[in-house]
Amino acid sequence: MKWMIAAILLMALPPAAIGTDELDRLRDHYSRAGFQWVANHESADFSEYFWRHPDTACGWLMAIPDPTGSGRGYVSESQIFCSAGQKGIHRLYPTLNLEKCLYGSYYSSFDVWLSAPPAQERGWVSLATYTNVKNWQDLFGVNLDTEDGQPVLVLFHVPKFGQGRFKRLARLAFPMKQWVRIEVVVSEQGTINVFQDEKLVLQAVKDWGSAGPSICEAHWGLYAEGKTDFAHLLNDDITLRSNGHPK
Ligand SMILES: [Ca+2]
Repeated sequence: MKWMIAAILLMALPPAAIGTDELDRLRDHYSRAGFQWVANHESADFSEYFWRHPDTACGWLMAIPDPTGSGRGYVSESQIFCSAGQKGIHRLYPTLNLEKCLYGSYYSSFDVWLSAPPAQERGWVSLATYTNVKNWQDLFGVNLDTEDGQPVLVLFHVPKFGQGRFKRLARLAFPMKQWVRIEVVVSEQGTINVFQDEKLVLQAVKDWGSAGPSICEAHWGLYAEGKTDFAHLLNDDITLRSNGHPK
């Protein structure tokens, strides 16, 4: 009954109304979702994931005891230590590939700790990717960019691939060398909402196609332009929760 009331309340919300004050209700709603996936890395071997990119000549991906002293047990570590060249791309992330895409709204959260040089010394950096078709092309990314000299989160590939049209709802610098919680909520209407440490910072509408919003695959870690020659990223407590239906 409670679930039904929550669902009715959620459906009654227009997309723009999903603000910080709704976050607790959204968390509660999705805590009972039919599909639940969590990676806290305590397996220390990435067994929570479907696949992970092997180490490269210029980076590694491994599960290590939390080096920040934050009591997180094991965390996922991605590290870049040299340039992969102007045409290269760093792909230091594990992936989650669902057997079947889930159609409907979903919620994802992840904690991230990042040390990266200023934007003028590096290329683009992406912290998370979510696909809505199993092709790694129909997707959107939660990326790091710079506005007024400060690192900030942005959304990319919205509404379409290669585009970056989103609404900024709060100007909040992305702090380096600090754990940050990012929450991504895709509503039934197809609006993407991104929260940084409980504050709604970004909103965008995605062109989902006639099938509507869905989640098929995702990755979290260091996905960065080849010219970037240093970045150190930690991830922990990554979740994906959906009430969607497979098709
Ligand atoms: Ca952990």
